[in-house]
Amino acid sequence: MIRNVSTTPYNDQKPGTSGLRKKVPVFQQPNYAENFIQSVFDSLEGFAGKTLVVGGDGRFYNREVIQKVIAMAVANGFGRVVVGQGGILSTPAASNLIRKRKAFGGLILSASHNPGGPHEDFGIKYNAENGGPAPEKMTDAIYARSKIISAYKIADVGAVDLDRLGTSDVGGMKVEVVDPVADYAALMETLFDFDALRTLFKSGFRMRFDAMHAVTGPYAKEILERRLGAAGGTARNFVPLEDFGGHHPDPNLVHAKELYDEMMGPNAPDFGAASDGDGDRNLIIGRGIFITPSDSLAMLAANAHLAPGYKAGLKGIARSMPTSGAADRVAEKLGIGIYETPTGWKFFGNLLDAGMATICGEESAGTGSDHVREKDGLWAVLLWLNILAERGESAKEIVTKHWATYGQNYYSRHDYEEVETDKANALVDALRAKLASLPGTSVQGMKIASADDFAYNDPVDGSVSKNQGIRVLFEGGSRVVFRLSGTGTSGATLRVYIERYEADPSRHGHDTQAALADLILAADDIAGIRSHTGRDKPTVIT
Ligand code: G16
Repeated sequence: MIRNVSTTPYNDQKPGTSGLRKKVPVFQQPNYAENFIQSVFDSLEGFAGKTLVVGGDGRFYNREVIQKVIAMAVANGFGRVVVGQGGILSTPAASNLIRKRKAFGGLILSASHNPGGPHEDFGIKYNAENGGPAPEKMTDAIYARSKIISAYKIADVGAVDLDRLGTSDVGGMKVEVVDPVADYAALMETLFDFDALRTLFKSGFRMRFDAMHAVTGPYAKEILERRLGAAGGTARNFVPLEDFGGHHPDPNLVHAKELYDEMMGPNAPDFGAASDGDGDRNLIIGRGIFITPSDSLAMLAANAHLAPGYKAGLKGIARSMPTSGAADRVAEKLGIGIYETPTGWKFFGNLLDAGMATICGEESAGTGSDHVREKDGLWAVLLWLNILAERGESAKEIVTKHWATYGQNYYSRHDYEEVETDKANALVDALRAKLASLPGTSVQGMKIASADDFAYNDPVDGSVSKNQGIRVLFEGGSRVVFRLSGTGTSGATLRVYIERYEADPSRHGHDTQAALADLILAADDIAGIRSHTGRDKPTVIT
């Protein structure tokens, strides 16, 4: 039986950088998830009889919301729902399934790297038929709908068994429970030289992969250990847990500190990596060297032709504006396009669809290519492995040579988390107000060349996205960038991105914070971080 349930709107369902993310108790309010799901369906046209892909990172509340999605998909007229076994699908695997099955779209349930559990975070995002996150005009429409919604449709179909593989009929709609790993692993085999990787591991190459008790555990076990023959124990924390073992599944130097310490230790493995809650981020650490996401993007782009899937070369590279300019130099040398987009993977979709970019990356530990329309943690790890296997050098040697060729972009992000929203907004407002007066003035002995609020003109569809981060550029190319995060769930997070380019090899490989010390002071002088927030240091430095 299909019911039309009356509801009243919630006013806080505006999708952020990547979908709607809130605390679990917020999602557990009456009709909260239903309102949002119906708002998504109401913003779409032409899905009758079509396929919807559904899955999540396994966090607390995942299974409940999947049951709601299935019951609402029946009532709204979808023909088929493809769902990962146990409700599990990594974000890149979901993107792949949408594309492979020619689905109408997909709902991915995740709050990414944010913690999980009854009092932690949950999230829902919609991905379109290209497998990529809904573009801004779609998320705007979903939000507009959520503010006036008055009813949702749901079918009384009872709980579907998410653990048994196979297809069943649910209220006249097909529900297909699939192995979450199989299609994704098959895709990886088409991109990378699995024989070369097996030889690498056979030769004694040692690796550590930290799945952080999140979604990539089963993927890493299957691909690294079973298919590539890496030693048992290569994948750590590989059982997905609803609360990620009480940790933040955020692959950075704070939350993956154990891995970092091991990689810097005396008996470090050759290569270390980690991924996040939903498997789209990556952390790359060579023996004795952390590789920043911005550098990793540049190095992967410079060497991608060594992997079979990219041997024809790259069409272009895209990076988010706050990501360092390291990739720009690679694009210049390769003679290909470089695109600077706002933060958010959704902005890469058009460039990838149009064949203008092959590889994309963000400072927030996201790298990916045109194989799917999401960033892809394990993909980045496998591309690194393929490059290491082909070059026969250590990660550290590859990094050092890269810097010698292209120069080093010293780069760091300082996050001030859970700042009171009013204070964070006041800081940004004050900064915007003085942008025009900054050029020509000096801070910490450095002259400001230009200052603006980044706006993006999409070269494919002509759409314009304004207010995407405040950039202050110094003479000589150093810069500081300020923006508020769009993924947090409590208060505001101020992100300060600091970058200095250094061409001289004798100055490479030094301590990053020391190399950026004057710019860090300048950032505070310019934005008044201490005075506005009352904080004297960042919460997280990456
Ligand atoms: C999401 C987006 C990324 C973005 C990141 C950080 O990642 O998909 O494109 O770079 O958030 O965004 P913000 O700086 O606004 O917090 P994820 O891994 O959280 O889905």
